[in-house]
Amino acid sequence: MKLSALELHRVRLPLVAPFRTSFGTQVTREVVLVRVETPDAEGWGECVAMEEPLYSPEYVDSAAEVITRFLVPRLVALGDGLTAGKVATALEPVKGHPMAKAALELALLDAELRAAGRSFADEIGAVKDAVPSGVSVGIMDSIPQLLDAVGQYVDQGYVRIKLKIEPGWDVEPVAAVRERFGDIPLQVDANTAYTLGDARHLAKLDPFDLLLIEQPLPEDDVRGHAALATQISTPVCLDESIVSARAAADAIAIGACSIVNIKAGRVGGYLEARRVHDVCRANGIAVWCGGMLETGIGRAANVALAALPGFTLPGDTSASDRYYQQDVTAPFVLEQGHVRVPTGPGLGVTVDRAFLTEITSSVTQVPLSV
Ligand code: OSB
Ligand code: MG
Repeated sequence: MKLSALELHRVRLPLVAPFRTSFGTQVTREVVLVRVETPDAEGWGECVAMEEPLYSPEYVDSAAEVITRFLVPRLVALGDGLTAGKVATALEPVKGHPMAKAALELALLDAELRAAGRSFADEIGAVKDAVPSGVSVGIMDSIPQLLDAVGQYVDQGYVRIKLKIEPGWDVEPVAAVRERFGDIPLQVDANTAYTLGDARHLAKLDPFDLLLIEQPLPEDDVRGHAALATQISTPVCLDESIVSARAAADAIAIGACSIVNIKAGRVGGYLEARRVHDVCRANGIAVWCGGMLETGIGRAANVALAALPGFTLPGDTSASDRYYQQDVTAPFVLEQGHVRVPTGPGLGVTVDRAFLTEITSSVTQVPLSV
């Protein structure tokens, strides 16, 4: 495929409500969108890096920089032989920056599939028309405020609630949600906020019959998660630690997790994400689709990924209005607790250019000369 243009759109979307995690509070979503143009089609990709390097080392500005200086030249060097399938290998010499790489791969997949009239969902191997949706609920100032928020999501039909936790906000909110909402599917996410020394404290979550505890320990403490898994009855799920299909295989082999959260950005792209899925499935490990507060572009891809057969738990694939009053595509809506998988060519969504312009702070043309 020949690249005629590659643009970075820097966008700022206000969240409908602040989203607080153990690593900080998001009030707006700053995001880099990639737009590619080929003679046959355009394609969009979303970089899920956050504004600050608090979830992982990447951040919005670092992604824009690495895409421009180090990644795009390597794609341009492939000439007309460039295909989406070659992106990961071509970018492998550049260490790290999986979210920046994933955004490029996604834009090229979208363009390639649009040109071929095929859907991303079919390409990735989706086997469902709609996927069950969970919702990730941030840390709140008080328990009543949390119960209020959870109540609204339950009323809207979300089939699973995930509570963000941190030391000082864990057993009490979980107990309160269990008491108020009974046996709804419930899980927690610590975003690395604990250490193995907290094992006895985390065991206090055991009586609440949670689906899982996500990434309680630091991302490089895989062995710690294996040790923790023997000390608590809540199943351990990894997010930050799973940076590739190989990392998933290793974590599974040492008993560090019995469930895996898959995020394409964290593993360098949707094609690697599918390999993580395949490794987990072969090992009998359940997976679910994580989220990074995506716009409709990244959400379209996530929802398709979540339709693969190994995704047996509801994902953080919430409806657009859980995040944004208006999205850059037509909104994803909740229908009986599910979100529909797009079926049109490519990602199957259309970018609302007028709205995009309203929320765009800059558009940069990345040079395509070798
Ligand atoms: O750890 O899953 C996480 C959001 C930003 C960064 C990390 C995480 C999250 C979420 C929200 O939990 C998931 C979503 O609904 O997009
Ligand atoms: Mg997480």
